[in-house]
Amino acid sequence: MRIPKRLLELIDGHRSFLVASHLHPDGDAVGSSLAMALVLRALGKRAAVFNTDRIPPNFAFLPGASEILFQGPLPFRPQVALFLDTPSPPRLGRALDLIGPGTVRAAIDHHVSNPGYTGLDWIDPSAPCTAEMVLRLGRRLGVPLGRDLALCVYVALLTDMGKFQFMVTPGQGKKIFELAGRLTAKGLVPYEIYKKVYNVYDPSSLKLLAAALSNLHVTRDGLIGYVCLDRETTARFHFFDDTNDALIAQPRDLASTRVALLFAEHRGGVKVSFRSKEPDVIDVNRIAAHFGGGGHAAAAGAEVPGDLGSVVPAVLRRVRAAVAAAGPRGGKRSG
Ligand SMILES: [Mn+2]
Repeated sequence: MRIPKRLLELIDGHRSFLVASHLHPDGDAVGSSLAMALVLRALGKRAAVFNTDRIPPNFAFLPGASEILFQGPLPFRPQVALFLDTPSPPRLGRALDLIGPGTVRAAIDHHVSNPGYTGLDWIDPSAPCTAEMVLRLGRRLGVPLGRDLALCVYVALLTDMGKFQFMVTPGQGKKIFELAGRLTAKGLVPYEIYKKVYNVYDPSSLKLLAAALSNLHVTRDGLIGYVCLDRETTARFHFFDDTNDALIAQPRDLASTRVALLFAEHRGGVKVSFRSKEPDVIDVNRIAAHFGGGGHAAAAGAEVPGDLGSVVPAVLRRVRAAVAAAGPRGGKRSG
């Protein structure tokens, strides 16, 4: 989807902006927010970046990260609030409490599950990450691509594309590697960034991984692999949402599986993460949506009330049905 003219006019016509993203921010939430702030400031505008939750320490090296606000009041009253990478208002957390009814709202997002909730929603599910949309917006507004902007977008792209694994068509591979090439040409060293983003284990997170491996289950047909972490384990080893990727990679990397799941008793219920290895025929966004969550066809999540005993069988039933409906593996697309 092209950039809405109204969004360009909105940015042109205002001077002060709040940039906010989703709870438990990931690389794209942080990267797109900081990229947006860079674009706005390059245009001579005021921008404050807010998140309800602290950003994970592995994203603290991003330019501007130390200025992200976690509580109000804001240093100025924003005329416009831009919501990035956030598919629904509850995921914004306390950001909505910081703005008045007079603040104009707009959303920029690539989640296919985003129904549009601001009245000015630019949603492009073909975008690899929200930060890539911000980059396009910046270019359209005449902001040159500098090293800081490139770094924010690169980290968002790297993390949302699962270390450049999640390009599912030849066209997408070409597009994304070309983008990564344009970004790294600004003086980025991919290995240095990889180390900062991914060399983050401490002994407790490796013990969590060990707990995940010893609680790995595979359905009898081998097609669904899942990890179950009970409340005691998530508390003892400091489970937090960003550890999902490493944990769900274990069942996902089994040769036999078509869908991988992670169930973690956490906060009031069970955090469920979904990964589809064939997103064109098994769309886990639709399954997550049934449980009040969402995301993308290849990767989605939901917070489901209940405990492992009730949530695991309910989710497995839905996933089994989706796998059965997909037909035999490789039926539609190969390679
Ligand atoms: Mn994203």
